[in-house]
Amino acid sequence: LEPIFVSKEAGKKKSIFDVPSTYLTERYKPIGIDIANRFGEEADERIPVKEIRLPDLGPILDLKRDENFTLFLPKHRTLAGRLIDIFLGMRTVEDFISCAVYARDRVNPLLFNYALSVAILHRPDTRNLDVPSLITTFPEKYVDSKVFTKAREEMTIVSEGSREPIIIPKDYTASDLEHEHRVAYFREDIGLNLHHWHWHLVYPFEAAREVVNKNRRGELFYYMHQQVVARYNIERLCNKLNRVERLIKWREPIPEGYFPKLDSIVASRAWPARVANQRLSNLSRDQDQIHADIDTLERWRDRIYEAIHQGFAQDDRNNRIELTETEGIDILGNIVESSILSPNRDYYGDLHNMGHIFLSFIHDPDHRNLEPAGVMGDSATAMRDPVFYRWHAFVDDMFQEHKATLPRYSVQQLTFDGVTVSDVSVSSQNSTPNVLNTFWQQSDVDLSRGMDFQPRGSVFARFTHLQHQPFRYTVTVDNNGAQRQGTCRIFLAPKFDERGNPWLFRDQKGLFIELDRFVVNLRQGKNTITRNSTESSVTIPFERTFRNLDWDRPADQASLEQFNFCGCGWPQHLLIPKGTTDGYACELFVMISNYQDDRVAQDISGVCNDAMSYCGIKDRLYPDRKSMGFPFDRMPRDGVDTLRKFLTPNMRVQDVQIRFQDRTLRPRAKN
Ligand code: CUO
Repeated sequence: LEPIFVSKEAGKKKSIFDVPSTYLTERYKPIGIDIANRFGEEADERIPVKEIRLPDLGPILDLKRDENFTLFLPKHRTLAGRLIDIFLGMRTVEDFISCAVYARDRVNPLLFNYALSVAILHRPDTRNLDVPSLITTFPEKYVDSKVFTKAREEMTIVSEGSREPIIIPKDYTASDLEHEHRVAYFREDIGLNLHHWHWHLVYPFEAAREVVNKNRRGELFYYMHQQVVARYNIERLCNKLNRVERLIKWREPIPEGYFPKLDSIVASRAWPARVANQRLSNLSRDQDQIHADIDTLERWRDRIYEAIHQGFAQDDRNNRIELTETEGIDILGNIVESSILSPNRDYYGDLHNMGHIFLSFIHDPDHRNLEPAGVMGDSATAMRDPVFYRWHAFVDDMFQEHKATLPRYSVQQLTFDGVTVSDVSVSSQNSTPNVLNTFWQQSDVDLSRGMDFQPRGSVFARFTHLQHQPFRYTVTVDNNGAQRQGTCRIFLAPKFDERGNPWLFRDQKGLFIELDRFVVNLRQGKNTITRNSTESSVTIPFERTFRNLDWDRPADQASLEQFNFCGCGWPQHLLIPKGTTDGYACELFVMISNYQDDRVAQDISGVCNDAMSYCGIKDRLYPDRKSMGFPFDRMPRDGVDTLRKFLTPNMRVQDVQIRFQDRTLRPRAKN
């Protein structure tokens, strides 16, 4: 009965929907008036709900309200697709709200939230609405379950002004006996998991075609996840762990376990753990309508590799779909993921999504123990599990196999005639040049929206995450030609491998993580370009990850629009890997390419465009004509075995160190 869209900060304005009596579920019909009176008395505002012809929710209701919703599960995604279509089909916002109100009390809440969020993001008339961050609506997916007991105590016993934040310890899912735990700070980062949830919300793989069919979405699936694996690998190297191994032996035990320590409040169950050395099994879960064999997964894998090596895929009418130099990766992304844009889903299957499913049911493949999916089954939680990265390292390997078949970039393709990058440096306040400084920081998140107790009010969880000192790039560029524009591309990679040896370029190229990409104006002669780390095209600002806006404040209302699509973006606080206390040696790579070759003619003003590298720009083309990951997305030309040999005059490399200090910055302002 609570408003869905109306932001309601506790203690400020309480609003309720006036629900037509025909909307009430059978359970509430006899007591509807009582409930309305009880809540109505407290309300400052009543929002009328238009009575519409009620939609037929049919099979959507098959998923019970207390079950877990698993987006990767075919049955569940079909149900979500149906509800999204119903929401998108509503002619006006009024009808949409009415339909959502009707569905809210009937549909599984996780399914409802997902479908509603996708619909809000994709309806032209709801662009100005906020999609509430999942951390505030379903904090259970991000926060240690112990926190809720404490939060309940704070909320029910302590008055709002006197409440203390609930501290989530940095190490709560495992101990240092488990080596993989050294990178748990990355895997379990709330901002990282929110980014991933948001990415899949913006790029659903199954819904109406016009929703799914976004510019280069298959390629972006490849690129965003490739960067995730690269970033994870660097964190591992900083922590003396080897790069992640591909999960390729699907019948052998998986040594890394994971114990999430999350409780699903919706399902009133703990998220299942994945113990060490479990093996995948064929799945046979009637309730989820999932019957799948590892054999099938292997067949799909082999067919996709065959398409890669042949250079073409086959559509469902046996036509050849060439995997071309520029568009092949986009087609392959849709095949591997898979999305409904796959040219032949019967033949190439649903490899990546089903991998998530096999792994998420590894503990109860035939449902004999009535257990729900593990964290791998949900895009909001999957990145917590070490096996996510093993699976995605395998998925990325398929894409690299395709990339290895493409022509190498020639010196001419890489050069920008007459443009030379003559110097690059990074600086942070009061710090040695070319040193990046990292440390821990604590931040507070308000959990109260996702907790339904009386009395209300804010209750904060305080968690610890990686942070870096803001820094600035200075790039000196000599331009021998007339005034022109370039694209400045900034990447970072480790300087040495696990053994402390310099890299072969073909190995190092897969570890370059993008830090920024932006257009520069070049005057004739010498140019000095400066750019702040906070302006990165990869990230969203810290405040947007952990937003806690006051919707009654005009300044915050004005920023509403940017919070929609814009929830997608790498968290700024994870822009730079952790480094080491001695200083972790990295190479910073800067390239200026010719903007005339990169440019996409379109107006990007006014829309959220500050995290375009991994998320694109809402309702626009991907704003860079180059292949994603350029210039590191292909094998190097003959004779190039080191980064130095790869360089053309418009590129430059600077040695930098990432120095980690084991100190914790306490929260800003509040509390
Ligand atoms: Cu984002 Cu496997 O795709 O999780």
